[in-house]
Amino acid sequence: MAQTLNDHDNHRRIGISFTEHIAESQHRLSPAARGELTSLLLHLMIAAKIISRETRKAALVDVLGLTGRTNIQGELVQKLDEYADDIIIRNLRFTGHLCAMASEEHEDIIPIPERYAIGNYTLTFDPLDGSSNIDADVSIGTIFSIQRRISDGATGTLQDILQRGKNQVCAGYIIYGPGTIMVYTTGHGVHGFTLDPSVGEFLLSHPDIRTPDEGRIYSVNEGNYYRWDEPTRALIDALKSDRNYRGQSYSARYIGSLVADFHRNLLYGGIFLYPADSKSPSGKLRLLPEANPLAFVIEHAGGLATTGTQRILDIEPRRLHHRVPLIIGSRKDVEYAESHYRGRVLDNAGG
Ligand code: AHM
Ligand code: MG
Repeated sequence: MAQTLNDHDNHRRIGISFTEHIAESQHRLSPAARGELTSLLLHLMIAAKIISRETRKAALVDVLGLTGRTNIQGELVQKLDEYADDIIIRNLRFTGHLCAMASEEHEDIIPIPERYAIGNYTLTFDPLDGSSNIDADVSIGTIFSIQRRISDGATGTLQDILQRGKNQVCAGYIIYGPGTIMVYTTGHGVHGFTLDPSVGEFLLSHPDIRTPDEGRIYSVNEGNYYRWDEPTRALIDALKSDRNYRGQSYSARYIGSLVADFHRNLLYGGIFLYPADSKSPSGKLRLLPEANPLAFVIEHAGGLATTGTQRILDIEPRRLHHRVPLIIGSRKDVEYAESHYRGRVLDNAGG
C-alpha cells in the first residue's frame, strides 16, 4: 500500500535532488514499477536544463526574435520556440519510453523514428509557452503532460494522444524566470524543484504544494472585456468590487505568460481566466498541451479547473489543437466563477 509522508518528512526532504525524489517516490508508491516513467521524466529534465541555459544566454547570441515563419496556429514562431521544441523531441524520442509525442508547434502527432524502440507512454507539450514575452525578458515556460498508451499497434496513434485529461499519469511545467523552477505531479502530491545551476540539478524547494482555498488575485486579459459574454463581465465586475462572495475586492495580476500567472496563483491563491470571447469563441488556450496539464496540477494541489460549465479533465479532446475556455485556481474562487455561468451566482455566504 502507498505510504504517505507527513509535514516533518516533507521538511526533511527539502534540498534533495529530483533524481533522488523520483526514485524514492517510485519505490514507495509503485514498488513493482520498472522505472519507465522515472527515466522519461529524467530525460525531460535534461531537455529543461538545456532550454534554461539557452533562454539565459539567448540575448547574447541573437537567438531572440522571430524566425519569420508562422506555426500551424497562425502565430509568428519565435526562434527559441523552435529550439525548445527540437530539444525536447531529440532528448525524448530515443528513450524507448514513448509511442508518440504531440507539440503545440506541430500540426500532427510526432512519431517515434523507426530506429528507436516504442514505449508505453505519450508526451504532449508546449515547448515554450508565453513566447511573445521572450524579448522583454519576462518568465516563460514549458508545459508537459504524460499519458499511458492505449493503442496496441506497432506505433503510437492520434488516439493515444486524444485522451481525457483525467487519464494523465503525470503533468507539470518548468518556468524559466529569475530562477528555473519545475513543478510536477504523478497524482501523489504536487512538488516544486528549483534548478541549482552550480550542480546542474533540480532540488526540492516546494514539497507537497497545496493551493489556498480562496485567494485575493484575479488574472485575466481585461483588454478583451468588450468581447466577453455577460456572465464573464459580471464575474470580473464582481471580483473588482466588493459585490462577490467574499465581500472584498480582488487585486489584478496578469503577466500574459500562462505558466508564470498559474504558478503565482498556485502559491498565493487566486483565479486565472482565459474565457471565450467574440474573437476566440472557443477560448484561446489549447486543451492538450496547456489546460489539461495545469488542471491536473491544480486539482492535485486542492484547486479546480473548468470551462465555466465543465471540468477540464473530463473533456473529450476532439482534435490535437482543441481550444477551451479556461478558469483555474483556488477552489472557492473557481466555484464562484462557475456559479455565474450556471446562472446561479453564489452570494456572500456561498463558496
Ligand atoms: P502561446 O502558447 O502561443 O505562448 O500562447 C499562450 C499564451 C499564454 O501564455 C497566455 O496565458 C496567453 O497566451 C496570453 O494571451 P493574451 O496575450 O491574449 O492575453
Ligand atoms: Mg502556449
